[in-house]
Amino acid sequence: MRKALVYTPPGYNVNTLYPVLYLLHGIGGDQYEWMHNGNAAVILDNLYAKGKLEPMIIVFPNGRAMKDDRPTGNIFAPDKVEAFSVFENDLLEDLIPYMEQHYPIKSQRVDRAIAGLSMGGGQALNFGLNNLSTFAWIGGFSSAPNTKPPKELFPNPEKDKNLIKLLWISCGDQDDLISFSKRTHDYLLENKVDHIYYIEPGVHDFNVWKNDLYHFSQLLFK
Ligand code: FER
Repeated sequence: MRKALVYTPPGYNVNTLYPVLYLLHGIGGDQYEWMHNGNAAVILDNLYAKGKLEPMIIVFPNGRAMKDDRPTGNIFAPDKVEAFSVFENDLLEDLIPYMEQHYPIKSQRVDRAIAGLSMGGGQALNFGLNNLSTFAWIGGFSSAPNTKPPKELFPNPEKDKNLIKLLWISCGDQDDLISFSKRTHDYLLENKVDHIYYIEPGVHDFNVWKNDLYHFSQLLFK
């Protein structure tokens, strides 16, 4: 049994089918991190109030797929870091099917997005680009060292690039992890893969990630 939070948009109606964003947390977080530290519901509510977002369901999973999935003790311990990679299978085989059985969710690839911050950004890029039959909208915010090296991340750019609706790579300009975003961007540019590379003022913190959610969410499903 694992936990996830679900945000439903204003006017939510179970007789409508919605696209869905899976939004992932960082190495010290869990399913609550975006809500508690990122004020995600406030950002989203305000964007909806201004008519700037497509109606969508947002799922905040716990992306540390191990029995004790809490961010306690040494959060950098190898088994805990490995659990962020194990989550790919949980997401595809368990959480996505669960969500589609229990919520009014569209199930085409073009109606599914994945994004995350730091470890969650690495997950979003790794899982999204590895599963383009499942995801068409992908965002990595300040992606961590778990991001696969570019050639592994997206080995067949010529063949696969047209499947991508949005590929967003962002990072704070003072973030020590910026090289993981930069090398991904360089590779995508070299291989003529359309993407957004958004460098903003800031370090490795929620000032940056709140801004990313604000901008990225407005691009989805349009
Ligand atoms: C590392 C530095 C940072 C690392 C992970 C992170 C697994 C993740 C940071 C975060 O999620 O905020 O060396 O290795």
